[in-house]
Amino acid sequence: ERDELYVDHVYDMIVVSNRLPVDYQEGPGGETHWKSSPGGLVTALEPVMRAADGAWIGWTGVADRDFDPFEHDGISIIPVPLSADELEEYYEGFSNDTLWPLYHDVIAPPSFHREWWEAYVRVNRRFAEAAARAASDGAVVWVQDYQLQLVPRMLRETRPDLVIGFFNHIPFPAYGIYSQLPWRRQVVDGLLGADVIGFQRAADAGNFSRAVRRLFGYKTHGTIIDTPAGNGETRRVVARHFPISIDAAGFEAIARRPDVQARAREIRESLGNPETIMLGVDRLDYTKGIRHRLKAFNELLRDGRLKVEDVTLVQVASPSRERVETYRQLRDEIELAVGRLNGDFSTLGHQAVAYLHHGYPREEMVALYLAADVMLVTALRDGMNLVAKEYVACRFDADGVLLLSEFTGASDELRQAVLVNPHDIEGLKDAIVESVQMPKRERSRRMRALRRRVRENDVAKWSATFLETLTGAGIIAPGVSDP
Ligand code: GDG
Repeated sequence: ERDELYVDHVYDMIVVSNRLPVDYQEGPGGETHWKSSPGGLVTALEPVMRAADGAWIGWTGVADRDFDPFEHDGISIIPVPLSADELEEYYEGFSNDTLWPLYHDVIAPPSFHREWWEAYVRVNRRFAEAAARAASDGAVVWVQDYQLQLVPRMLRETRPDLVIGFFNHIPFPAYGIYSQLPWRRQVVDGLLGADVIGFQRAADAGNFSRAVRRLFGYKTHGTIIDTPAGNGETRRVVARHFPISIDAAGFEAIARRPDVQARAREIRESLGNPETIMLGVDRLDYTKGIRHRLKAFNELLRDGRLKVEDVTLVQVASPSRERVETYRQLRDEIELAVGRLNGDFSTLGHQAVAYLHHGYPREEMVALYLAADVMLVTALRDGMNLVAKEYVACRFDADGVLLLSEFTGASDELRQAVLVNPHDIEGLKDAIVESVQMPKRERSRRMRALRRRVRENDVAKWSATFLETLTGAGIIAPGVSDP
């Protein structure tokens, strides 16, 4: 009867994420509609959601607006409102200017503000309440990412019947860094409300377990954490890695389309058919190592190890978090570096860097992947990096070289890539030259191995593995008390 007061329907499976998988669109005549924003998460969860009578809870992308729940493409959507102030403090502030830099090894300095934290708590509570209202008895609730780390605990307190999962899409840092967070106990305790806490890499899960031991002294063994459940009982929490992936078959299908292949040829031509096209695709973010990439390329051109007639770098830097100051500064720095590089090395016929500060449709991204001989992924820290997997999935011709930073989650799996430490500029330069000059046989040997890996571990497998672990979890064992 609790539920009927608030919503007309309850769900057996709920996904909670900061952002809904739909965008609100307003036409020139004021007409409005919802459009899917086809991310990997939607592709992964769509079949699961349909099969399980699922609902998706999240923010619509429009501040200061209240929307009623609705159906979109067979999925129930439950919008959570955010005010413009909350957007600034909870999202741009605490999520993107405190947690994001902290969890990415303080590549940029994190800002700690008590008002941001208060907004984070408030908004997390709103998401948790929405989930508590919409969940059926014993429902599975799967909470996504660092914006919502307090939701598992808040949910468990009001709805102990639920099976609660959490997946962290970004790294979890070593304790020496994590411990800077003034609210380090609250955040870890928030996560421990879940039955299963998923991370990208084994190292992230290890860092989390260590934080649990240091902050709470709970016993951990392997991927199991014993937490006190009250009255002398122990509740087992699983913390382990579930490396996320992509819809590999979907990407390959786009890559096999004749129009997309024609577009790839057109891209090469428009760049003057250079011998080698190198490609970078990143949100314009300081974690992605774009500056390091440009520096290495600059020096290679300067020292004559690469020639602008032979090699062009295409850098897609999709606009990101443009209201956060660090991101504005980064954009200026990158664009200054690109401008200098082109000024110094471009000729009238050959551009050193084709820099694109745009977002593109997926087909265009795939055409770029097909056009690129060398894919540069030089992130300084990255939870997984899906771009690396997308490049591999698209190369059904078993050609192309993936140069991949060791600081990405993807590097745990994609061992046949040319692995680099992007901080080591000399090493990066050598790896770029090695990639450019790699013989065809070697390229296809590596690419075949990479493709096997990405095909076998696609995103459907990721969600299935997580959900299997989750539904098998939630074990209460007697005997271990609160230390
Ligand atoms: C976070 C973690 C983790 C980019 N520009 C365009 C475009 N993209 C697409 C890519 C890719 C996605 O955005 C970016 O995913 P990444 O994994 O590379 O990086 P983050 O955005 O930082 O994602 C990351 C991920 O979450 C999943 O858990 O792997 O480590 O940081 O799919 O293709 N797509 C289109 N146009 C663009 O201009 N269509």
